[in-house]
Amino acid sequence: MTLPAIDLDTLRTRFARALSDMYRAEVPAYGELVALVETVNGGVLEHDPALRARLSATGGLERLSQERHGAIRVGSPAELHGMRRLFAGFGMKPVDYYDLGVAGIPVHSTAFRAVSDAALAASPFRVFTSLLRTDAIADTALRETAERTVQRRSIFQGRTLGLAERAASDAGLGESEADELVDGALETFRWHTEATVSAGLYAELAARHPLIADVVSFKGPHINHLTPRTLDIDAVQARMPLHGIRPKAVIEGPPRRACPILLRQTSFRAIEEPIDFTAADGRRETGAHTARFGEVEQRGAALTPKGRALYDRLLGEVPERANGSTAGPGAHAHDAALNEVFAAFPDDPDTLRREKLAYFRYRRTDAGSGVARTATDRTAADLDRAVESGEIVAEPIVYEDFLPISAAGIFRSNLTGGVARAEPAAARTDFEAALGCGVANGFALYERLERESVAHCRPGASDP
Ligand code: OOG
Ligand code: NI
Repeated sequence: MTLPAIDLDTLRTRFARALSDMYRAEVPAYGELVALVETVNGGVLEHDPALRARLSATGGLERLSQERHGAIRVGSPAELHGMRRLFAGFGMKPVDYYDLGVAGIPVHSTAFRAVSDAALAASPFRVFTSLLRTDAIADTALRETAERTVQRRSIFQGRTLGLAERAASDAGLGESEADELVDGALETFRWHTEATVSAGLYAELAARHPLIADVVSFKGPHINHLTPRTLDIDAVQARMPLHGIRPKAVIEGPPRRACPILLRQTSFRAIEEPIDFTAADGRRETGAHTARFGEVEQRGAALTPKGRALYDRLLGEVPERANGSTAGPGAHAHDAALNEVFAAFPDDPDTLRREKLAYFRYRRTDAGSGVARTATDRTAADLDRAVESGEIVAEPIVYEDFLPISAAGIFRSNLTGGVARAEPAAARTDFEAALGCGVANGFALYERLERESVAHCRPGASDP
């Protein structure tokens, strides 16, 4: 069998670029944010030639400039199932389950992304995908109306899912079909000014929870943000106001570190956009909706279960510490408490590695000389010795996923007014049944990347 002209990595790269172009046209502030991030990243690389050299040695510079994550919200199990089929056509699999119900947000989520080393290097594009929990609507009549409204729409174009399925099974598509698949996917995520509901129903749904109105009232699951990756989120946050962008008060996630861990994120508020509603008698009504916002993120090391448990425990201590803080109100107290609490988290690569708090990628520095060959039996002690002597370098593996508490903070910062909490019980089994498959375990994926990199350090192993 001949290989398809356009493989899955190329399809995903093209899809991410096309989505970025579309979003830039739809939300001009996104273009400004990307420009700001590029300036900041350029400055960081200029001041840190070692970082530049490390990134360029591993193809990371190219990856960085393209790197984005998007977010969408779907309204029914059938729509979620369709998303799994669509993303499979771009080589993206669901990884991890996020229950945002615990944070009072009526959705549960996964992230579709590439999983292998090679595929991540080619394009790490990810899409945070949330399924609305209609069980959070206590009023039965309203719930049924919402469910019926979603059932009536079809969010995928004619051949799109069929093409995606073929791409997944053949590991790619021919040139013209690849274009057709990307175009079809863009249609699904495009913004629609016309609502599928009346202004009255929209208001009723929004009164229950603004997210419900956002998911139910439109023709499709518009992409609600597309996030570039920065090397210095504090610099971006500080400069946003100079570009007329107002960020949320605090950066979500861990504090600034010498050796960045996990994920730090900040966002700016959703823009208000005009909407055309259609009344039951066909009359047009106009209104407004806030859905699309901007977000920027800095990614650091993926943590092991042990590291993650420490992260979660420390983060949990922050609110209490912030309440008792003398650093003043709000954001200052949060930042001060965050820094204090996280002093207990080791902040140098060597300790993170030796204490098995983070995952690392191992690489021979001098493949041919024979010295690196001492790491033959790959015991931890051998690896430590080889790392100490410089025969093998260990670099933190980038965290590719999301953080539920951060995600809840991002969701919340874009909801106006006092929003009622909705706390449906976690329902991972229902979520996976809708997907039609289990979600992959993020820890297991990082572990595999680490293990494979160790195997590549064996004598005789070819370079990856
Ligand atoms: C998703 C919010 C979560 C992130 O980066 O954690 C998110 C949404 O608002 O749909 O994107
Ligand atoms: Ni996001």
